[in-house]
Amino acid sequence: MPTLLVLLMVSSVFTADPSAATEEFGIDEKAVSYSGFQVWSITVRSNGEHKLLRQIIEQYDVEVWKEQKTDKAAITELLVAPQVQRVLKVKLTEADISYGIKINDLHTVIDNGNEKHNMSSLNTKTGHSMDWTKYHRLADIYGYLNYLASTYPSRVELINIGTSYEKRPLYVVRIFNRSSSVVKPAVWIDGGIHAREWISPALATYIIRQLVEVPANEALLCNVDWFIMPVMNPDGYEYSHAFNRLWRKTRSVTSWTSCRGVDPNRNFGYKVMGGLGTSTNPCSDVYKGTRAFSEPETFATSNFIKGKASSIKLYLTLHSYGQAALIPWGYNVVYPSDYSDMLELAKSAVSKFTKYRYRVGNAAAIYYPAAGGSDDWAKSIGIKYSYTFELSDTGAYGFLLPASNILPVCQDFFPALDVFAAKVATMKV
Ligand code: 0X9
Ligand code: ZN
Repeated sequence: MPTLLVLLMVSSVFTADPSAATEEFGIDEKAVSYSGFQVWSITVRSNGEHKLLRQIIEQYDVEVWKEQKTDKAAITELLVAPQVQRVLKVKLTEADISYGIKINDLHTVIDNGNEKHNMSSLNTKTGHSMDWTKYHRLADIYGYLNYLASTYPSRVELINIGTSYEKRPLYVVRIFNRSSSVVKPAVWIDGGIHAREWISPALATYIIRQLVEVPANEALLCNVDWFIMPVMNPDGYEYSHAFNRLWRKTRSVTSWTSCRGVDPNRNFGYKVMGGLGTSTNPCSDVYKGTRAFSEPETFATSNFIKGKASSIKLYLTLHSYGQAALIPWGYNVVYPSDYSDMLELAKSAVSKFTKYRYRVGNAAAIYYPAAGGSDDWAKSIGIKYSYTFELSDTGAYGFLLPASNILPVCQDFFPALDVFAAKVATMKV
């Protein structure tokens, strides 16, 4: 069995209880409740144990949140529905596999994970509703981008690169020095490919703010242009706020099933067909879609990047969780010929972090093989430096990182951009 991600094909999300009705989108859709759901962490140290664990996971239809590998062990984090907790305990004990409960009741963590304060007072003071003390809805994020574009026309251009499946605009912010007419090498950063990874758009918007609104960071615009897309999958992001906190995919409809959405990070067109860690089952969380770039979100993004491919020298995509800088190739444990350059730059970037420690390595080797990722695709079109950063944490909260962590994560991350910008500035367009 090449990858544990195959197991994500069957998602236990569908066993969660839809209660609390909401009609926010005019659809009578029920919000999914994760009451009594737990997250377990399981460490296996031999192939035999690994095989047993996989059998158990498959048999009981348990969703895998994350797998990370070290030389000696594989750590698997599982979302465990209340109805299988007892039997899973028995099976793991019988197999002599030890486990720990990381999250005791998901519902409580989801409930406490975001601030509920009203932003209207902030809005009157600052002209926008954005801050980094809570996870914001798309309207606040897009409101902030529009505010920046109209307030700082000399360094911000807001580019509408297309429309999502549910007709939301797809925005890229270009941050640059408009007074200079030379074409500069550029950095691309995106967030929010995966809906539930809320820390990712939070960091992307923080970076935008630092580059645009903090004069001390002006030097970062001298030799480099920045293209930042804070929410690549806005439909999924909104859905994860309104209906299902653990939603990962887009929201597109497949004609023959009621299961919705494609994993955007299995939909980029490089080695995706028949690829490891992908699924052809529309109900899977790693469903790759009917063809590469089937999703309007990945299609628009890839077209835009292709149009700028000669100037974009570094591709950075923000995900969570695990605290790792992942380097292509991710479709399998294969190393690009310039892997050592990529490794060196990533190591020097993460060396800037003072609060959180990040692992650095080949994506397929230290996580799992998974084809159709945006990082592989970016590398395949000739962008030399291409990385997936899996942000905080290492599993205490996983995708449900409480909002009180946003600022610490962002502040820790930002200095790494000095390293990336310095490298990109030396590259020829
Ligand atoms: O599985 C993914 O898409 C990424 N992890 S996440 O938990 N954020 O979903 C890792 C992608 C690494 N890159 C490739 N496999 N190409
Ligand atoms: Zn992700």
